[in-house]
Amino acid sequence: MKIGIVGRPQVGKTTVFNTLAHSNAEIGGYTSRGQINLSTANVPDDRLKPLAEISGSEKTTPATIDYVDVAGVTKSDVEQAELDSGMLAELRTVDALAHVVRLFEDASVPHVDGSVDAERDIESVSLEFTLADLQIVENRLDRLRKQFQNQKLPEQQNEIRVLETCQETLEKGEPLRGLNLAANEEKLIRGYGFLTQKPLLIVCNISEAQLDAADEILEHFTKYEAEPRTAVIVLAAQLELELSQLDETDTEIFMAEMGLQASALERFIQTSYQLLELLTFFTTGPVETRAWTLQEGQTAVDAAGRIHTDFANAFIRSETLSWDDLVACGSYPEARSKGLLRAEGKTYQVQEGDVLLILANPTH
Ligand SMILES: Nc1nc2c(ncn2[C@@H]2O[C@H](COP(=O)(O)OP(=O)(O)OP(=O)(O)O)[C@@H](O)[C@H]2O)c(=O)[nH]1
Ligand SMILES: [Mg+2]
Repeated sequence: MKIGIVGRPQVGKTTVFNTLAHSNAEIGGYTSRGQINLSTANVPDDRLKPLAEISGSEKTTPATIDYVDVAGVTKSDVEQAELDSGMLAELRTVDALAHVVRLFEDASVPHVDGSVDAERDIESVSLEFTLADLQIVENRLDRLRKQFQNQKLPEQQNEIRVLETCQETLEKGEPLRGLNLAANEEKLIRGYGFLTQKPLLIVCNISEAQLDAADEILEHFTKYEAEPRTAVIVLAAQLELELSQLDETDTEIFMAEMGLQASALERFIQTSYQLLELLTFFTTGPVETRAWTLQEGQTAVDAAGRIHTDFANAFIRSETLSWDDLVACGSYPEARSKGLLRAEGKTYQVQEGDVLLILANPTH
């Protein structure tokens, strides 16, 4: 999974990026245009260790998330498309956008628009992305119409039709994520990586002083969750960054003092998983215990394919049980004797927390 961190200039994007990715990218001075910070971070999961103990695994491997941090989105981005095409192109490859909006007041950090107004920022970035998508739609439509004006190839006609729907939607100022496209229609435009089609996580960046009001702020901004595939979280990025640099015991003491429950990192990941409809499954054995990510609704064969492409083709069955059952039993033989280990076939839909042992045909 890859998440792009976007927002207006100087709102705390790189601060959020450093917190999430335990990274050290430069904060403060404007992230220069064209600069792209990339990092991969582990997804913390308390379920890995008990599994590794049961299997006596030599190592544990968590799932990972890739983060991308780019320069602030400004009003010039579409007009100066060439300058920012690298940034936009990078963003087109992500699975979801985390839009950082500034709520913290700090006179030493001027806002490019002269005042702190998170809703205005949400609207202006959304407008920029709408225009960027519209530009691609129009260019592509022009080209398709010229190329196929005398031919009636069904594939191209379909693409023209879907792009016209996109154009109408964008011209109304609406994002594409609200469009209810059929799977085959969605496939036709997937390659464009439209920004307004991507799931959106709005990250409200508050100051330490605003922590007491965090619930009210969240409640206020949850109105954006009425939009399809949009979620909102509130976090104090600068404080979280300081927290992420402490060791574990200090973090716990500090969080208790601040009345923080889960770290921003955990909430961010949880919300992203929900937004992207992702689940975690595990594999475990003497060599390695590992967490993997899968889309809700995907099957045991898809899970096999995540582990190894050949595995999907050679799939026979999956010996399956839930993490809860395995850990409660303490061993595979115990779980088997209790009848908790199930043989599942190709079409089995993997569930959150499943532990899978994939049996594959060695001669395949
Ligand atoms: N007071 C306060 N300052 C913050 C907070 N988050 C970020 N800042 C400050 O705001 C400034 C900009 O932070 P960055 O993380 O570099 O912001 P950015 O959005 O990446 O900026 P650009 O990449 O230049 O668009 C820095 O001086 C940060 O220390 C916060 O929660 N509270
Ligand atoms: Mg930055």
